[in-house]
Amino acid sequence: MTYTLLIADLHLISGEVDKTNLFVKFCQQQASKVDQLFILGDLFNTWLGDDLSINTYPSVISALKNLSNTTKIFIISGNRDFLLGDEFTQQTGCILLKTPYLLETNNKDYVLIHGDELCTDDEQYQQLKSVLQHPITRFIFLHLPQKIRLKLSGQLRKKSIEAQQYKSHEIMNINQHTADKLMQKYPNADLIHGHTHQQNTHHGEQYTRFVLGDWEVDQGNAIQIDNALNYLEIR
Ligand SMILES: [Mn+2]
Repeated sequence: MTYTLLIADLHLISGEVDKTNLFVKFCQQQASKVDQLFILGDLFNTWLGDDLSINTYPSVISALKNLSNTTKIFIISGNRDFLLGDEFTQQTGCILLKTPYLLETNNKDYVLIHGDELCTDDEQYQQLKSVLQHPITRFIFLHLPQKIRLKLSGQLRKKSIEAQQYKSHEIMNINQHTADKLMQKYPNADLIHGHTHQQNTHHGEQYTRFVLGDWEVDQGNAIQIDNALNYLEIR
């Protein structure tokens, strides 16, 4: 049997020691005992390019690298860390996935996404996303001097402001019709996503939608899949 863990929305901030330590401990303990770990986006609260951000998360990078010796690590990038790139995957041994990704297990198949693509009620957000995540924007941004990138992202401001910001911005819900339309393409699968920070299980007629929660400094959550699917509390 294959043992799988899934997590999302850690929103790790460089210098925020407690949550980083919680994640490092999770890598050393629970995650090292399973076959594969899927991180469904926003592991990092900001990622400004591998050249700039790898150095700001040294303990996370080495925890992932060590974990990759025992466990396959698959990452779907989120709206916060969509700039994760080749240098990151080389240094950590993680594998970046394109979404939607179909995870096939013994009993059930699961569609894996970050989740923001389902928040179509927020038209402004979707417009901004299509600009920010466009390959041309990406190229230009990654070629800006590091200082300018830091300035643009607001990272030069206080970390506490950064930590508060994401909460108000990301608490939005998914559009049911958009989710149903996606899942019509996968008639026998269930859906697992994060992004909304609203951990829950929604049983629909056609499929079940499992939502991962975000992580607090002293508590995280995960989904474990073996013979069954269960939520785990991480402390
Ligand atoms: Mn997100």
